[in-house]
Amino acid sequence: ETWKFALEEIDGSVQDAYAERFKELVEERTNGEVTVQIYPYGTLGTSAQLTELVANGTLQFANASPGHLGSLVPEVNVFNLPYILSQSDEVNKKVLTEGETVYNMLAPKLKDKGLHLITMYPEGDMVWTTNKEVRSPEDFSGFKMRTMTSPILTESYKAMGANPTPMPYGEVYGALQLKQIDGQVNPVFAIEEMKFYEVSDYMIWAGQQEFTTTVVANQTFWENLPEDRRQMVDEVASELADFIFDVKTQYAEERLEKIKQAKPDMPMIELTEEERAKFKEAAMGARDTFIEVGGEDAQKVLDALTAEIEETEKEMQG
Ligand code: 6CS
Repeated sequence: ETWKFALEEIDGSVQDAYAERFKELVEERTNGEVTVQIYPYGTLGTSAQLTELVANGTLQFANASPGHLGSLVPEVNVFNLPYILSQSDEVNKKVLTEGETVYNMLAPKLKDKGLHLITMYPEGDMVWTTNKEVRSPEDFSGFKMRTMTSPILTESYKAMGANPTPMPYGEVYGALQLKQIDGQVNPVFAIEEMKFYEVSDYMIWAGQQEFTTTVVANQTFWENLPEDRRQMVDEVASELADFIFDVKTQYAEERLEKIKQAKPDMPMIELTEEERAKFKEAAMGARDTFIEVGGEDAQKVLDALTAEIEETEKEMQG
């Protein structure tokens, strides 16, 4: 039996590290009865297409990041709201990998679309790469910012003053090179491995969002799996929570060093608390849009996530 697992990222990425380890553990624990075949980004299509392939059962597993999945599952857009997550990595890890909002409120929404939610994990703090110094929402005026394709993400960048330009991951390098866009936003490891830094002039830390992803399985495949196999997959997923957290932390550091070596003169700007506050305030409008578009359930998810983050922060800090 072969389980096909598609990634939204290339070899050497955070998603790849996860899938490789998942493959090892699953094959070991099924005594080789199951083979996991990994399809890195570029082999099967865009993120939206991969999600479609899992939903229709062509694939058994795939990563489906809220940045794209929000087009299909409106409530998932909660993770596309800027400054929604905690500034504490540990808090985010807990909320994403075992939180009630994700597993009790969002998972059923994915199920409605034929997707079983296996897990969620963080991939790293997102950084802007731009062709100009952006320190305020005013600096974003007329600025074409590439975003992932979820509608609330484009709303968020509009709210922060930019002209959002959604497009698939595979088109970003070319669009930067041809100056069809002025910037893009992604975690550092991705900026390095996709070579976005080569065609950008600045890297800007706005503290605005952690990149998050989900691992999903085809719902019918999941329901038809024997109980012990389902349990095995769940165990593997909970074991991988710490593993992938360490990977993303390590990749963020290592890849930043690589970028610095390759392009030592590139300005790396960390926005001050005051500068960040302006973006945060501007971005709040996107929360209203999220609720307008997503309705009552979106409101519930937003309230639950916000409350859960606050509680987890209190718990962990004292
Ligand atoms: O920007 C994107 O579209 C993509 N970025 C990452 C880091 N992973 C997958 C996603 O599709």
